[in-house]
Amino acid sequence: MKLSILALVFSTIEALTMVGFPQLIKRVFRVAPADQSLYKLNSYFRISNHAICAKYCKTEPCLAFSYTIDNSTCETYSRVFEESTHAENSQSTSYFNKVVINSCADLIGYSSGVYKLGKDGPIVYCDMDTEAGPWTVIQTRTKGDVDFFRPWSDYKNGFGDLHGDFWLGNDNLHLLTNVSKILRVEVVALTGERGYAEYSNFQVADESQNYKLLVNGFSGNVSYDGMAYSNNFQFSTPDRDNNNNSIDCGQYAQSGWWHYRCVHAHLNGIFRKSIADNQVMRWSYFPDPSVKYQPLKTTKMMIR
Ligand SMILES: [Ca+2]
Repeated sequence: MKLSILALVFSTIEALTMVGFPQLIKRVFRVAPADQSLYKLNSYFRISNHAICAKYCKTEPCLAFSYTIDNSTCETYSRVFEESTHAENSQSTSYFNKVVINSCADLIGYSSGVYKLGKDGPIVYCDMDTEAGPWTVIQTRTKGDVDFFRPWSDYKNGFGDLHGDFWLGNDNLHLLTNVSKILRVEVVALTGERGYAEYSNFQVADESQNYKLLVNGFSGNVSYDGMAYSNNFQFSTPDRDNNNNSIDCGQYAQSGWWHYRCVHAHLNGIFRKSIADNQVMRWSYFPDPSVKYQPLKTTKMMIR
């Protein structure tokens, strides 16, 4: 097997809950470059269970391991896995991190990818590459293949593909911001111009408060503080209007957001490049500070 092109694609079963035991990873996709290749323990003798396999992963450079029930084999890996919703199922193999990860900040030294946080926490994309990270990505739109004109329940639970376009979900946002976090927004204009905005305080309330937003402490290279307009507002979706005015902004703007009348940072707006209007995915006055409505090419929101 050529390690340089080795790709392991698989999916597994429900998480085990053994106390102190390395955590199972579901739906794993991994490509190991030649210089960081699969660190294979053995495939010569049968191993009766995954706990024995775990013992082989106690020493470096093992960071993760798998146990395949069908042939009682164990493999250890020098790099952690990424998860993917594109993965094919392999019901007999379970994959484990060596350690439980409680936040992306625990992953220093690891690569960007999808990780499960804690024993019962959300599955998130950790960005290990952007300056001042690690960051937990809460929204990305680069492809436009995921519709953001969706009901309350979808925004509550999250939707899309963590490796592509997605909304992490308002319940997860509340969970991850139980203490105030830094929010970083990155936008790319159709011209290719890159903008960013950072907020020193970002917090999302729970569903009983309709995921009310706290956001302040703006800095960045964009000319306009687009999130300020949504500060202290509740979340609205096309099927649930929580903004205190006569406009049904979720329906009008075709998005879920902390709408007021309706948005100045419309990152969940319509993904299109041809029409510049109130509904399009945009950050007001970017990139041209004299023009309010300009479609964006891509967006990304992340917290730390
Ligand atoms: Ca309204």
